[in-house]
Amino acid sequence: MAYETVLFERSDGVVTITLNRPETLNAFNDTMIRETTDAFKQCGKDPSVRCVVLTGAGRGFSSGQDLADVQKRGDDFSIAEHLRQGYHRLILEMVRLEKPIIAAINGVAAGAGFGIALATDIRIASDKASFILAFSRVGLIPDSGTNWFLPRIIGQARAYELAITADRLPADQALAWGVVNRVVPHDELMPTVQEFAARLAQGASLAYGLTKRTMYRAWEQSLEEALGYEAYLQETAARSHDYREGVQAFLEKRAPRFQGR
Ligand code: LHQ
Repeated sequence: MAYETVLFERSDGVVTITLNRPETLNAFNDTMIRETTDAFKQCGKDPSVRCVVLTGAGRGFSSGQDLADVQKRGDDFSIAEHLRQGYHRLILEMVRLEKPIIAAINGVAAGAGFGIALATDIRIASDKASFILAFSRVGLIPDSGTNWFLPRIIGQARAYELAITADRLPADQALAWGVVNRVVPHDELMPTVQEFAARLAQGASLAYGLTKRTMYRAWEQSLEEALGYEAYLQETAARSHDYREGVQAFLEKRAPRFQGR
């Protein structure tokens, strides 16, 4: 896939999308928002893709909105429209992608870059990574889904404090608060993530996708509704090749050969 601002690499069922504007710590301009959205869309369309890795080139994950770019827009620039046409589409594309997305957080994730990190499913961070709800530094409120994701993960008091102070949340604290799944030494980040992604790409991908759907849906359901929805999706999972193969492999005491269907 030829993009200007993101790298798109594919290997054995794993696509790695690299935000690639390192001179700005991977700030999002319109092209990068559009291309990242398209890259996730392509991952959704291609059944051979079974896991997606999102990372940043250079020393940052993403510094959020490219502020130099918005500065040029003039007075009739509508941030609301920019969010609706750009970040919202990207975030919904990620959340609706029924495949695991692993963020390899290689450095700072600030502003909308923090929001995009939170829209991934599993976050593995370098010990050099950090997170900043930078919005209030420029007189804005948190956006890009951070108001939705972050209080659910760390609680409202911590999220609100991070929002109004814009203090840096270092990797070890992010781990303690559940913002990331693991922290690894910087040099081990990509090997760790690629090994994990390769493992997931061999897994029961249909079930992984349905699990993502039902967990997101459960946030807005009563227990009764969630139980009903689980049963409905379990019916789909139980009609899959992977379910038959999984049970057969268990009974034959061998490793399953899942196909993701
Ligand atoms: C950047 C950026 C950047 C451009 C570093 N833009 N160049 C949505 C819709 C519409 C409007 C507004 O916002 C939003 C949502 C948002 O995302 S609002 C929040 C936007 N992001 C920020 O406020 C973060 C701005 N960046 C920073 O505070 C720092 O760069 C952090 C703390 C991320 C990293 O600090 P350092 O490690 O000290 O790096 P640095 O500041 O020296 O940055 C390196 C270069 O990257 C530098 O360029 P230069 O030419 O001097 O080397 C920066 O200007 C550039 N850069 N962030 N968002």
